[in-house]
Amino acid sequence: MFKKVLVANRGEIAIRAMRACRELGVATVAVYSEADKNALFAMYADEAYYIGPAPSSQSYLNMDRIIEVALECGADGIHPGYGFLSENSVFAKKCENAGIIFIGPPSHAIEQMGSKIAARNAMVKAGVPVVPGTNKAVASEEEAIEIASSIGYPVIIKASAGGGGIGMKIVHSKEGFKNSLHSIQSVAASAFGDPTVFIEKYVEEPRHIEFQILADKYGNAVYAMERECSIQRRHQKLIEEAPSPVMTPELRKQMGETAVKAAKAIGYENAGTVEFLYSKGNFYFLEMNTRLQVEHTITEMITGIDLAKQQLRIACGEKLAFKQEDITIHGWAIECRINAEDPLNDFAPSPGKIKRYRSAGGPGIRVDSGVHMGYTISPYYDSMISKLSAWGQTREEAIDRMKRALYEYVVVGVTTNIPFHKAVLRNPAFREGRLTTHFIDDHKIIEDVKRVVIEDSAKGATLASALENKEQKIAAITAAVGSYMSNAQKQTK
Ligand code: MV4
Repeated sequence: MFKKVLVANRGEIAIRAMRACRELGVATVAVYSEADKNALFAMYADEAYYIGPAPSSQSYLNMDRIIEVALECGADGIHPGYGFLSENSVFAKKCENAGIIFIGPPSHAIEQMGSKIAARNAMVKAGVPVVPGTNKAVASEEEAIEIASSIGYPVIIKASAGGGGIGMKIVHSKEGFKNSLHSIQSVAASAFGDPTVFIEKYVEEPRHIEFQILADKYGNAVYAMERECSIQRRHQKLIEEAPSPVMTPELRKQMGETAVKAAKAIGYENAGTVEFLYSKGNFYFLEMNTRLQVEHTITEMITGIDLAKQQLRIACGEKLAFKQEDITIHGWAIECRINAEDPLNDFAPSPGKIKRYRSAGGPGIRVDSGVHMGYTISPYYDSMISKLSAWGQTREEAIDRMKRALYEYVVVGVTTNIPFHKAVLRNPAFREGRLTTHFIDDHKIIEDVKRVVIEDSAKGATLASALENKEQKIAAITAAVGSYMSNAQKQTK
């Protein structure tokens, strides 16, 4: 096992990685920016080092500075978390060269999955189903039109170096290629430094289903079941669940074994996720995420596997201690990403100071968070307050527990998306498991968010008056429904 691990990340995921270290008796090192001087994750670590100004380009993305700190303090491993340097093959290589173990896949696997064309071709070769499309870069409009007419409209233009939704365009007819090919090429060039684009058949109203995999250094690989991540907005996932409501044991075995095949085909090691589009009984490889994901918590809840600890074990050369048949699903889990953003203002970030805070608890609830009362959410990074996960024996129980936890959650001082989550969770289609990537628009969720906010503000007014009285304050925070408290307070003054 490692002696000391540096976590090259911030917020809740830095704490998540350090929790795994602590349980394994591994010393922890945090690195923090100017904006994170007083952040919880930096205090949680055994040692913490300042690495630079708030902009991530000068801190959390500063590869050489981070490796320098690791070498100086004698860390033998670096955990990259998600985002930042986690899927940067150059960073993984630099760690390898510095004699520090990068707690993630080998750099070549990151690189291969980073190029969507290379990934597609590797998958075709391995017998993994992909959406019909091109196996090489598409350069001209004429070429694009020819390919599109052979696979049929609608098609989607994608940046090969893209992912996560930037640099894509749906094209419905020949005329649609006018300008759009070139515009995607230039977006790709400026966003990813690579103008290469390719074309795929556009799958309409798909579900997003991803398989968690674990692979050790000895060719053993397993799938830790699936997550459904269809509730998203502009490629920002908001609610995920495990397992997927559409899954059958047969389909799970087929998709899971396909995910393992995909991982083995590229010599993958460590934890990773194979994303699929699912539509009308068919599934297609979309991309592979070569990191621990935000939503890993729900997989942990239904399988009992500690994915962050598995990452550490695999990275330092341990064999997987379990086989595919040892992994079973117990119950159902849902995650809501609690963000400081305003769902009624196009989800605009709402950074600022959290004046009052009480997270949910009780049976089946897990909260992963890097914030606390008095903490200021910085405009420099993402606006996540916490990941609220609920487990139940059945999907219904998980939903009911999540609703109860959202009722308990109090955040005062910043606007949160808690009303959005309440609106989705009470939606009949959600309860029936009828999900697609267009769910939020199709079910006019924002209209219901408005109703939730009005309902909550009535309860919030009661809380606001209690907050005037010092003695009642703590109890009030504890008992309250508070997602829109800051507004309620303003109204009563
Ligand atoms: C697609 C697709 C339909 N057909 N590819 C979105 C982000 C990037 N990972 C790929 N994405 C998509 N690729 C084909 N051939 C639809 C999407 C897509 C999507 C995928 C997963 C989750 C949410 C999504 C929302 C819109 C579009």
